[in-house]
Amino acid sequence: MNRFEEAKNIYQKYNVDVEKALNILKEIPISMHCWQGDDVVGFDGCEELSGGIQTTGNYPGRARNPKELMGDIDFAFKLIPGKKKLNLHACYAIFENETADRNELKPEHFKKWVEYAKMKGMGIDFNPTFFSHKMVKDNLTLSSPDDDVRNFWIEHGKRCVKIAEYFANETGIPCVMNIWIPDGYKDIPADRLGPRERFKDSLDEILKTPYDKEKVYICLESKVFGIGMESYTVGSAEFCLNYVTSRGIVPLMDNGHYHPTEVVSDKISAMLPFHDKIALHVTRGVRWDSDHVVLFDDETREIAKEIVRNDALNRVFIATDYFDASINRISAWVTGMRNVQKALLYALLEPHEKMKELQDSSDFTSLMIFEEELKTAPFGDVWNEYLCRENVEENYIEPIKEYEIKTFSRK
Ligand code: RNT
Ligand code: ZN
Repeated sequence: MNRFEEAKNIYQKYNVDVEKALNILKEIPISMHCWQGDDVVGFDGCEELSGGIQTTGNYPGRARNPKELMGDIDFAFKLIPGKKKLNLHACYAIFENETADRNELKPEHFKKWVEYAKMKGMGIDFNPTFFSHKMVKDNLTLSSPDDDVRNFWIEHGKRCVKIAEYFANETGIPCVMNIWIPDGYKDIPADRLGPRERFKDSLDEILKTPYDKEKVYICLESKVFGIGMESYTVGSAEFCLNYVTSRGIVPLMDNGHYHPTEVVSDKISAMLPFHDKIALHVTRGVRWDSDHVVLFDDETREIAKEIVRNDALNRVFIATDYFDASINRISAWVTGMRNVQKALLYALLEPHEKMKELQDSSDFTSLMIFEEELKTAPFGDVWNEYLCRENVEENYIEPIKEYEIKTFSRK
């Protein structure tokens, strides 16, 4: 008997159907963020990343143009199993003859991405880019007291809704459009309410854009602080939660965006009773919202468990969001994307009904023993079988090292 067959038998003892788990796993779409490939620079001429987010490291090989980025994504996808979507930012518009500012963007500026996605039979998710631009004034966009600034960004948001709808129409797959603004203050503000009232009004203006709610899911992502905006964030957790609930749009939780001992794994079940859909940015914060590559760690597994055991795979939009420039960028994509799937597989291989029963009968002794035993079940053999069925190599160090020889000359 080979290792996989043996593993199946062992899981069977726990009443876990391994084949069923593998069949579910390969259909769960994970939306891969395009911005890991080029350190969140984009193609619309930004000189430096702003908005209180930072990429650190100077590993060679950053993608500098659409051709390189698409090529790198192609290569990453060959090493990533499962079903993917591509998560784009508005600053990745591709201009052919004339350029357009953020408040002038049109679907045609994303035609090349649509062609790319269609070739791969995948959907596209989208993000307006409210950072790295000269119209970000004093760290403010949609909450700015300056009418010109606010109106510029409202127009950007409206344009993005139409582009999101274009993606959905072209690919035939719904588009998740996520709004995140960096707005905040470095030091203690004199007025906390004003910016939030203005943000609320700006969002309402953006939502006046007509769009098909079956095709476009608009999300709002909250945050606790950003670099240079340590004292106050306009789009805080409470603001965003109240906003999405009152307007019927989708909450997006990024697990780097909370106080260090707060965990998104515990928040999922607090959101599900009140929202048909929720969205996640899966990342790894080290001491702050540092956007390290996602690992197969406790919290990633716990997030996956909360999605699986609450039967919410069709209600949670899963996307990645990390940017590490200190290691090979493609390997960062692959490692993080694989780990999200590993965590989901791990969750799919737990006998949740049985464990709930133990909890409800207050048999916490057995529950602990059971959970600990499962940790050393032959998970790796099932994972390797998944890679094999998906035609993806287990080892990706060598292919990455080979590919990077070509990218090292990029300056
Ligand atoms: C920033 C947010 C946001 C960005 C992307 C690039 O803290 O997490 O989602 O990472 O929009
Ligand atoms: Zn995020």
